[in-house]
Amino acid sequence: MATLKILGRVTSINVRKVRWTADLIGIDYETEVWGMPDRDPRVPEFLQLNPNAQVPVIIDDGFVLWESNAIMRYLAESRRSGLWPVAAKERALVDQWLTWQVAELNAQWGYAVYALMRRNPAFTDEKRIVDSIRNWTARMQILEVQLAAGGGFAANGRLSIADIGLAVSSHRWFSTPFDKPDLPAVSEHYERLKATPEGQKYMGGSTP
Ligand SMILES: N[C@@H](CCC(=O)N[C@@H](CS)C(=O)NCC(=O)O)C(=O)O
Repeated sequence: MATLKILGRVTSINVRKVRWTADLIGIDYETEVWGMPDRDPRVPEFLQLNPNAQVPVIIDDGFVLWESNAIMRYLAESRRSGLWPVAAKERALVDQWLTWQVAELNAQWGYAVYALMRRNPAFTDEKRIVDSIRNWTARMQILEVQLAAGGGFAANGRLSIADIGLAVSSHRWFSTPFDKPDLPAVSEHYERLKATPEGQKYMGGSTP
């Protein structure tokens, strides 16, 4: 029996990056579907695991952890994976891009995604859509410069968990319909990761 359980619906990009990391490392795991609309996490059983009522959550031999990037770091560290470097400066650079992905990049797209991809009728304020696209694009341009200078990887010239996190963010970028500037290094990084077996599994289908 697998010691690791990953809780969360696979339609969530945060769940996908955790499962992608586990698959790439070769960890055996079980899954349990949680998250709306499949299974409401706002119930005592789930809130006991994650008071934020969000997925993903892992349970690893009794150890509970939430926050997708923390989970990726933990899986790569506990299984001694090369996806999370040992050398302090190399590790810090991977951490920098992982932190940036969640705190700076992902923080920009909310309004545009709800308005343009999900077509949510509560998100129709044109100014807020324009602002969201402008701020999101500015961050993607930062990523473009980094990938172009960094040999097609987020850090240290080789694949790490930062690339997985950034690839699912790029998936959201390319899946949201609006006029985008040409970002060749971002496109190349996204297509290269998408062509891998894990990329096909988590970004190849019709789920944006
Ligand atoms: N910062 C959190 C964000 C998690 C998050 O936003 N999860 C969403 C899905 S992507 C969620 O659980 N939404 C509620 C639901 O699906 O019921 C992480 O990276 O793990």
